[in-house]
Amino acid sequence: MQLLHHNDSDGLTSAAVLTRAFERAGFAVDRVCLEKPYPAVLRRVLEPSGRMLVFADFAGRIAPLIAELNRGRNLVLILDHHKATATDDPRVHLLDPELFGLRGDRDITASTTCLLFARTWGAANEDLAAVAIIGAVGDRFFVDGRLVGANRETALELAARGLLEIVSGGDGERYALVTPRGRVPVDELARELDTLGGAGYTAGGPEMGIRVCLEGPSPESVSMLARLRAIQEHAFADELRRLRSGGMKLTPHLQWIHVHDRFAPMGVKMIGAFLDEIKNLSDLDPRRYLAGFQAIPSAVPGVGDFELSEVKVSMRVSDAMAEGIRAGRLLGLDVLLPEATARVGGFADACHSLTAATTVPIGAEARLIDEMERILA
Ligand SMILES: [Mn+2]
Repeated sequence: MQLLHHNDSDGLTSAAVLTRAFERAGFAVDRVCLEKPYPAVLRRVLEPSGRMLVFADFAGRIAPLIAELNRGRNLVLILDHHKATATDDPRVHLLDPELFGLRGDRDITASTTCLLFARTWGAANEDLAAVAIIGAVGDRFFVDGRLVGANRETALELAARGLLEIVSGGDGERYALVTPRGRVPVDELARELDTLGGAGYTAGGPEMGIRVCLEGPSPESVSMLARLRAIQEHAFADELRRLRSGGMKLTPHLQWIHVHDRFAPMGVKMIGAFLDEIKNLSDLDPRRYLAGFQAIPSAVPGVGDFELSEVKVSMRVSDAMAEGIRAGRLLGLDVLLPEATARVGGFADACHSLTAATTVPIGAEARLIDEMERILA
C-alpha cells in the first residue's frame, strides 16, 4: 500500500494512524509525504497499476481528477476533511466527513477521520486516539478555545481512560497527554511535528515525526528538532535583514517579497511562517496587504524530479487590517488572492480571509501583484 500524506501535524498524525492500522492488518506501507498533491506528482504515482493508494489530509477536492488520472488502474482511498467533491468512480473511495454532514473545518480533522476509519476496521486501533488528538489540536480546530464535534469526543474518551488531561481555563481548554514520560502538552507536540514536517520536509523530518507519534521522542528526534529550529531562525533572520535594507517592494495597496530558494532545504510552508513572524513588525506598513513568493523545489522526496513551473505565494495582513477584514471594510484574502491568481493562470488552494496561499506560473509574480492592485482599485 502506498500512503500519500500531508506534511503538517494533522497530516503526519494521519499517516501514523494509518500506518499502524494497515500494518496490523498485514500490509506493508510505503509512505510519501507531499506538501501539496501537485497534478504532475499525481500523474506519476497513479501511472503504475494494480496498487492500493491511500491519500490522507488532502485530495478530497480533487477526487474527480484522481479518478480521471487513475483510469481504474489502482484502488484509491481518500481520507480527508477539506471541502470535497464526490466521484462515482468505483475504484476511488472518498471518505471525507464533509460529504457526510460534518464540518471539516471545525468538527473533525484528517487525523480523527483516519482514527474513525482505523477503529471501524479493528477495535485494537483504539489506542491510536492518542496520536489523532495531536492532529486535532495541531489544526487548531477550536470553538471558544475548545475542541468540538468528533475531535472533542476523541479527547473525552482519552480523558476517561486517563490518557489525556483536560484543564479548563477562562480562554478555553489545555490538553496534555499522560505518557510514561509524564504530562506532555499536546500543542507543543503539534508544533514539533509542524517543524519536523515543514522545516524538515526535504531532510527526513516527516518520517521522524511519524516515528515520534508511534514510538515517542528519541535522542535523534530531539537533535533533529534543534537543528531544524536553528536553520529556520537563521534563514528568517537573514531574510529580515534583507527586507530592512530595502528588500520589500511596494505598490499602492501591497508590500511584497520574493525569497526564491533562500529557505531551502526547508519546505514551501516556510514563506507563510515567515510572513506570520513579520506581519506586525514596525518595519512594515500595517495598512498594506503582505505577500511573499517562494520557489517550489523541483525534487519531491520519494517520488523524483518534476518540471514544476509554478511558484508559491502566501499572503497575510497586520492585526489592524485583520480587524477591517473581519468588519467587512476591507477585502478578504479569500476573495483577493484566488481572483487574481485565476487571472494569471495560477492554482488557488488554501485561501481563508486572513491567511491565503496559491501557486502561480514562474514569471507571473509581478503580474499577480498588478492584478491584485486592479481588483483593489
Ligand atoms: Mn488537516
